[in-house]
Amino acid sequence: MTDAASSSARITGLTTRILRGGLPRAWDGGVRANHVVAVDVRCSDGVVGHGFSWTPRIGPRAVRSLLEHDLAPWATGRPADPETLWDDAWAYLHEGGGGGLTTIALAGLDLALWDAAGRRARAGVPDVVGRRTSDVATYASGVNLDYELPDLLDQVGRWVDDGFDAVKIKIGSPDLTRDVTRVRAVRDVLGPDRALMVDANQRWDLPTAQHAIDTLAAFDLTWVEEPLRADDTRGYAALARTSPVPLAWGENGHHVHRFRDMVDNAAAGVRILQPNIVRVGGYTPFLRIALEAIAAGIEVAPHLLPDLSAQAALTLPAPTRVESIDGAWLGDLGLLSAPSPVRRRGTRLEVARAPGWGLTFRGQRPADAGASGDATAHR
Ligand code: SMN
Ligand code: MG
Repeated sequence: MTDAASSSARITGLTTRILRGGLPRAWDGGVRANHVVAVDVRCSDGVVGHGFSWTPRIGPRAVRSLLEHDLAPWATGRPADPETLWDDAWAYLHEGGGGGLTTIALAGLDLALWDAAGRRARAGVPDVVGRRTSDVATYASGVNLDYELPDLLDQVGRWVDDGFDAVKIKIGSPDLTRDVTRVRAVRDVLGPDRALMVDANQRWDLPTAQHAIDTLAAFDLTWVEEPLRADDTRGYAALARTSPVPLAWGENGHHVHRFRDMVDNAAAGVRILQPNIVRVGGYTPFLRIALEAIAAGIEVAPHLLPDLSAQAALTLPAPTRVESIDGAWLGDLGLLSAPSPVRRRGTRLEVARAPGWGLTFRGQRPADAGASGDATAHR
């Protein structure tokens, strides 16, 4: 990096709390809430940085425990520079696993340190790193596999009325004819000029995926996401060789080595990489992963977390598409006590200038906001 996040400040302490954000409508499989672990990191120069770990359902208490019992004692006294800290922190946590809950926990600290760097500079993180663009493209998305068809079409119709020109729906029904019916009906609502992406959320095996994608390709799909279990690199390579639709992968990738594996397969067809900033361990590794992918000619489309992903996308040297997920923006989940700096305008997301990430989590102590500045932007 840059000198952007570096200063002589050291970490003096870290506190966490679990916040539960109720979903306005349950996700497939009965998921009624998302959890974040809000992280406040205190620095020797008095700056307090605010970050968060996110895990919809599995492991918020485990993540909190990793942060409080493992990362906090290790990090205290070390430089408050996320880029200096990250590799050593990852190495330290590694016996708990190279990715997954360990990287999700590490993201809370990394994001809090970036937030502190921004607040120290009285600037937003995208401004500290360097904005390469002023806004980013977005697409509408929903967790809607279990919606009845009229509900799904209502949702897609609302997205069209809202001005979206690209949407993503869930597929992977037990019976392919149900998927075909739904994709055909959604394509009819969209017309020929709007983009349609589909997401199978790892539901298929290789022969099922090959058959389904060959069939659904008739509906002019922009990408098919996670057709196979995310770990199955060999399966993706095989599928990519024949798939008539570009493959998207990455929301369940946890570290740069997995992304490199998939980039190596990209020549054969995995064309869109979707790192989730929290799952990969924070903005520091996200940026490295994204820059490598872009250098290899692959599109990066950050997964979910639009309040954060839009800000990260501004710092990338290639166009990206950020997912605007129905009901799961941090504000929709009731997790923020001030407006997010990220707001949608038509087919674009704009990021207002606010210190750090500009995110004020529910229950954040006013004293913390004092040393660090208040978000002034709106959504
Ligand atoms: C997704 C995953 C997890 C939560 C919500 C949505 C989905 C997506 O795979 O890509 O939107
Ligand atoms: Mg997905």
